[in-house]
Amino acid sequence: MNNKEILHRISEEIKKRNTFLLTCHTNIDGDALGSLLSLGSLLEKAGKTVTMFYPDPVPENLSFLPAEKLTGQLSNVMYDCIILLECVTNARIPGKIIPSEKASFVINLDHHPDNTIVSDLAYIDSSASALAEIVYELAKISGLEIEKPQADMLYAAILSDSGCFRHSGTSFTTFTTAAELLKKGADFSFIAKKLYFEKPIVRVRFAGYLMTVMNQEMEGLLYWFYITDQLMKDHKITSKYTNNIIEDLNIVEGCKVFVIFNEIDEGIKVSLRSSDKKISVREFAARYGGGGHDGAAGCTLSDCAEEKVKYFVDELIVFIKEKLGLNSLL
Ligand SMILES: [Mn+2]
Repeated sequence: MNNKEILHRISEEIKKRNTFLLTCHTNIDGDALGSLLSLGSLLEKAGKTVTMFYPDPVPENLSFLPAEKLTGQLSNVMYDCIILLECVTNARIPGKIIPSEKASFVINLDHHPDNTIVSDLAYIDSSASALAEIVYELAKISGLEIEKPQADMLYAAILSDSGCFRHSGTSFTTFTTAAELLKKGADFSFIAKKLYFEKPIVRVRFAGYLMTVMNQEMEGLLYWFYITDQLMKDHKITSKYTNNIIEDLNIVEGCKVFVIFNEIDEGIKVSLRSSDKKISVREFAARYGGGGHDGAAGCTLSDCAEEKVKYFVDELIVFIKEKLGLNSLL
């Protein structure tokens, strides 16, 4: 089956079924949330019974999307179908749910090339800049009518994952999909403002502080920062306000790789960005059990220790040198 046939098969399987459980990856982002809410609402409009499951708080910067539709608790009921939206690995399915125990049919949609989830039908297209491009295509194939609310959700998802149409995954299809969504009423100006150009003062001040103290390596090819719990307390800021703060900081001229280490309950969450095609941060994150895209990836270090961070940075420097073919002078 080629990709297009798979999407048609998925559309047919959805039509046959009535009750749906939808969920997306932990550490929810704009693409995951926008894709989840839009697909959920499209299925509801088609007369399906839909539960959208996500048990953790939604980051403050995404609160303009109707996240109140999400439910954090599941009963023991068995669904006709579960749709996993860019969950990537079993470990990133929220609430430790096992898909086959929740539904008799499992559909797996993703644009991460390293998706390893076992399902009845999977559509993985790493050429899509956002999962929302795939949801849009599926809606079109299925004859599900996108109206302004879904257009807003899908546009927000695309704008999030494409980094305002500037990440390398952005394609002709990204723009044509966005244009179709504008035609359906997406409020592009409001969404851009909410996602990128309007932030709570507590976050603006914190980002400003980080900019003054972030670590520079390799004469400015690499920048990194370690955000400890204590630092957050000192600045009276909570994780609700620091989601994706790497995007606020990763604006230094000449910087090729930017890394933020964040203390979380499970250890240290690492977010990586690369602006150089030769340096795949996905490849590097995979050494630590993580994944993502070549230009944006993440992983988790198992316990909080300054030495772990230092070791990670040292390894990353060697990796960058290798990829850029630099001699040991840097
Ligand atoms: Mn995505």
